[in-house]
Amino acid sequence: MSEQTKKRFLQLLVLVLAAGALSFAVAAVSKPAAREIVLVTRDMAFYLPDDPTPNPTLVVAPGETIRLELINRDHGMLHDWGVAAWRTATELIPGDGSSDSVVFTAPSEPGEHEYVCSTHAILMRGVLAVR
Ligand SMILES: [Cu+2]
Repeated sequence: MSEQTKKRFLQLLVLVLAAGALSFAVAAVSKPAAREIVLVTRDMAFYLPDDPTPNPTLVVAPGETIRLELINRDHGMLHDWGVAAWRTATELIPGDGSSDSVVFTAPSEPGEHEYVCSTHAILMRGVLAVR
């Protein structure tokens, strides 16, 4: 291999590596963000903002990544939100408007799962539907 050929080869190698690094960076940036669901607790129930339905059915798509934010406005009460079967839960947070969030990916199979507040599961429970 001549010096000229070696130089060309190294230039090409640098170009290929740079292109690879760039496409990796683009893939990282363009990864879809988690869809956000906000739930507010008050009077021992979960609510979606601007929806008076207590403990609403939450619908997510199979394989969808969700960031669920819980805001606790139930004065004097500690609440969390979680799906026990998925070992997914927020922290228990006080009812002074505190918030916590969890990010989870829905199962790829359609189905219905139960979400609860771990300490008030008799009252604070709803359906998380994957469909
Ligand atoms: Cu609770």
